[in-house]
Amino acid sequence: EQVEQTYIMVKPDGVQRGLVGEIISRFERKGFKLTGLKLFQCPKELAEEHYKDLKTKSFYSTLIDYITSGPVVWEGVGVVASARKLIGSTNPLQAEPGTIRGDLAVQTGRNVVHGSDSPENGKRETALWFKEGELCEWTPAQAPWLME
Ligand code: DAT
Ligand code: MG
Repeated sequence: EQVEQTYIMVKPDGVQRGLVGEIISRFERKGFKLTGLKLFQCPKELAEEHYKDLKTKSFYSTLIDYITSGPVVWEGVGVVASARKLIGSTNPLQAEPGTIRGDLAVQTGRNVVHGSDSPENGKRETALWFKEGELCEWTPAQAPWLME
Protein backbone atom coordinates (compact mmCIF):
# COMPACT_ATOMS: atom_id res chain seq x y z
CA GLU A 1 0.00 0.00 0.00
CA GLN A 2 1.24 3.39 -1.03
CA VAL A 3 1.49 6.07 1.65
CA GLU A 4 0.08 9.25 0.16
CA GLN A 5 0.17 12.80 1.30
CA THR A 6 -2.72 15.20 1.04
CA TYR A 7 -3.05 18.85 1.77
CA ILE A 8 -6.10 19.83 3.83
CA MET A 9 -6.85 23.49 4.34
CA VAL A 10 -9.45 24.93 6.67
CA LYS A 11 -10.55 27.93 4.64
CA PRO A 12 -11.07 31.41 6.11
CA ASP A 13 -14.80 30.83 6.71
CA GLY A 14 -13.96 27.67 8.69
CA VAL A 15 -11.47 29.62 10.80
CA GLN A 16 -13.84 32.58 11.33
CA ARG A 17 -16.71 30.26 12.26
CA GLY A 18 -14.60 28.43 14.86
CA LEU A 19 -14.63 25.11 12.99
CA VAL A 20 -10.89 24.37 12.98
CA GLY A 21 -11.08 21.88 15.85
CA GLU A 22 -14.22 20.21 14.49
CA ILE A 23 -12.69 19.74 11.03
CA ILE A 24 -9.29 18.53 12.24
CA SER A 25 -11.06 16.21 14.67
CA ARG A 26 -12.81 14.38 11.82
CA PHE A 27 -9.49 13.49 10.18
CA GLU A 28 -7.96 12.51 13.54
CA ARG A 29 -10.88 10.25 14.42
CA LYS A 30 -10.72 8.59 11.01
CA GLY A 31 -7.14 7.60 11.86
CA PHE A 32 -5.07 9.80 9.56
CA LYS A 33 -1.69 10.92 10.81
CA LEU A 34 -1.08 14.62 11.20
CA THR A 35 2.37 15.52 9.89
CA GLY A 36 2.19 19.30 9.63
CA LEU A 37 0.01 22.07 11.00
CA LYS A 38 0.17 25.77 10.40
CA LEU A 39 -1.94 28.88 10.92
CA PHE A 40 -1.18 31.09 8.03
CA GLN A 41 -2.21 34.30 6.27
CA CYS A 42 -1.92 33.35 2.63
CA PRO A 43 -0.27 35.81 0.23
CA LYS A 44 -2.08 36.38 -3.08
CA GLU A 45 0.73 34.82 -5.18
CA LEU A 46 0.53 31.57 -3.18
CA ALA A 47 -3.26 31.39 -3.54
CA GLU A 48 -2.89 31.94 -7.30
CA GLU A 49 -0.30 29.17 -7.57
CA HIS A 50 -2.44 26.84 -5.46
CA TYR A 51 -5.52 27.36 -7.66
CA LYS A 52 -3.68 27.85 -10.97
CA ASP A 53 -5.78 25.13 -12.70
CA LEU A 54 -8.89 27.32 -12.18
CA LYS A 55 -7.38 30.50 -13.63
CA THR A 56 -9.86 30.67 -16.56
CA LYS A 57 -12.97 30.22 -14.37
CA SER A 58 -15.38 33.09 -13.81
CA PHE A 59 -15.17 32.70 -10.02
CA TYR A 60 -11.34 32.70 -9.94
CA SER A 61 -10.82 36.23 -8.60
CA THR A 62 -13.48 35.89 -5.88
CA LEU A 63 -11.93 32.54 -4.92
CA ILE A 64 -8.48 34.12 -4.58
CA ASP A 65 -9.93 36.99 -2.52
CA TYR A 66 -11.50 34.50 -0.11
CA ILE A 67 -8.57 32.19 0.51
CA THR A 68 -6.55 33.17 3.62
CA SER A 69 -6.49 30.51 6.26
CA GLY A 70 -5.18 27.89 8.66
CA PRO A 71 -3.80 24.99 6.65
CA VAL A 72 -3.15 21.42 7.73
CA VAL A 73 -1.36 18.47 6.15
CA TRP A 74 -2.45 14.90 6.70
CA GLU A 75 -0.69 11.73 5.61
CA GLY A 76 -1.82 8.14 5.46
CA VAL A 77 -2.65 5.10 3.36
CA GLY A 78 -5.11 6.02 0.63
CA VAL A 79 -5.60 9.38 2.28
CA VAL A 80 -6.27 11.47 -0.82
CA ALA A 81 -9.47 9.79 -2.03
CA SER A 82 -10.64 9.08 1.49
CA ALA A 83 -10.20 12.71 2.58
CA ARG A 84 -12.26 13.84 -0.44
CA LYS A 85 -15.06 11.54 0.75
CA LEU A 86 -14.88 12.92 4.28
CA ILE A 87 -15.05 16.44 2.83
CA GLY A 88 -17.99 15.84 0.45
CA SER A 89 -19.07 17.50 -2.82
CA THR A 90 -17.86 20.96 -3.83
CA ASN A 91 -21.41 22.34 -3.55
CA PRO A 92 -22.36 21.89 0.13
CA LEU A 93 -26.07 21.62 -0.76
CA GLN A 94 -25.21 18.49 -2.75
CA ALA A 95 -22.78 17.09 -0.17
CA GLU A 96 -24.06 14.09 1.78
CA PRO A 97 -24.97 14.50 5.46
CA GLY A 98 -22.10 13.12 7.50
CA THR A 99 -19.51 14.83 5.33
CA ILE A 100 -17.80 18.03 6.48
CA ARG A 101 -19.41 20.21 3.81
CA GLY A 102 -22.73 18.34 4.10
CA ASP A 103 -22.86 19.01 7.84
CA LEU A 104 -21.23 22.43 8.15
CA ALA A 105 -21.71 24.52 5.00
CA VAL A 106 -24.38 25.82 2.59
CA GLN A 107 -22.61 27.55 -0.30
CA THR A 108 -19.87 26.62 -2.82
CA GLY A 109 -18.13 29.95 -2.25
CA ARG A 110 -17.97 29.21 1.52
CA ASN A 111 -17.36 25.48 1.60
CA VAL A 112 -15.01 25.60 4.63
CA VAL A 113 -12.31 23.15 3.59
CA HIS A 114 -9.92 22.14 0.81
CA GLY A 115 -8.50 18.70 0.07
CA SER A 116 -6.06 17.73 -2.69
CA ASP A 117 -7.73 15.91 -5.60
CA SER A 118 -4.88 13.52 -6.51
CA PRO A 119 -1.68 12.13 -4.95
CA GLU A 120 0.32 14.31 -7.38
CA ASN A 121 -1.51 17.44 -6.25
CA GLY A 122 -1.16 16.27 -2.65
CA LYS A 123 2.61 16.43 -3.08
CA ARG A 124 2.54 19.64 -5.08
CA GLU A 125 0.30 21.50 -2.62
CA THR A 126 2.14 20.23 0.47
CA ALA A 127 5.40 21.51 -1.02
CA LEU A 128 3.71 24.82 -1.81
CA TRP A 129 2.37 25.44 1.71
CA PHE A 130 5.08 23.85 3.87
CA LYS A 131 8.82 24.44 3.83
CA GLU A 132 11.41 21.71 4.24
CA GLY A 133 11.68 20.79 7.94
CA GLU A 134 8.14 21.93 8.81
CA LEU A 135 6.71 18.41 8.53
CA CYS A 136 7.10 15.99 11.40
CA GLU A 137 7.98 12.31 11.01
CA TRP A 138 6.55 10.24 13.83
CA THR A 139 4.79 6.97 14.63
CA PRO A 140 1.44 7.33 16.39
CA ALA A 141 1.09 5.03 19.40
CA GLN A 142 -2.25 3.86 18.00
CA ALA A 143 -0.73 2.66 14.69
CA PRO A 144 -0.83 -1.11 15.41
CA TRP A 145 -4.45 -0.75 16.64
CA LEU A 146 -5.47 1.04 13.48
CA MET A 147 -3.89 -1.17 10.84
CA GLU A 148 -2.88 -4.84 11.09
P1 DAT B 1 -13.05 21.31 -4.67
O1 DAT B 1 -12.74 22.36 -3.62
O2 DAT B 1 -14.23 20.46 -4.28
O3 DAT B 1 -11.83 20.50 -5.06
P2 DAT B 1 -12.70 22.72 -7.20
O4 DAT B 1 -11.25 22.33 -7.11
O5 DAT B 1 -13.43 22.38 -8.45
O6 DAT B 1 -13.53 22.10 -5.97
O7 DAT B 1 -12.84 24.29 -6.95
C1 DAT B 1 -12.05 24.93 -5.98
C2 DAT B 1 -12.91 25.91 -5.21
O8 DAT B 1 -13.41 26.93 -6.10
C3 DAT B 1 -14.18 25.31 -4.58
O9 DAT B 1 -13.91 24.70 -3.34
C4 DAT B 1 -15.05 26.50 -4.46
C5 DAT B 1 -14.73 27.31 -5.72
N1 DAT B 1 -15.67 26.95 -6.80
C6 DAT B 1 -15.67 25.81 -7.53
N2 DAT B 1 -16.67 25.80 -8.43
C7 DAT B 1 -17.32 26.98 -8.27
C8 DAT B 1 -18.46 27.59 -8.89
N3 DAT B 1 -19.12 27.00 -9.88
N4 DAT B 1 -18.86 28.81 -8.43
C9 DAT B 1 -18.17 29.44 -7.44
N5 DAT B 1 -17.10 28.92 -6.82
C10 DAT B 1 -16.68 27.71 -7.23
MG1 MG C 1 -10.06 21.04 -6.06
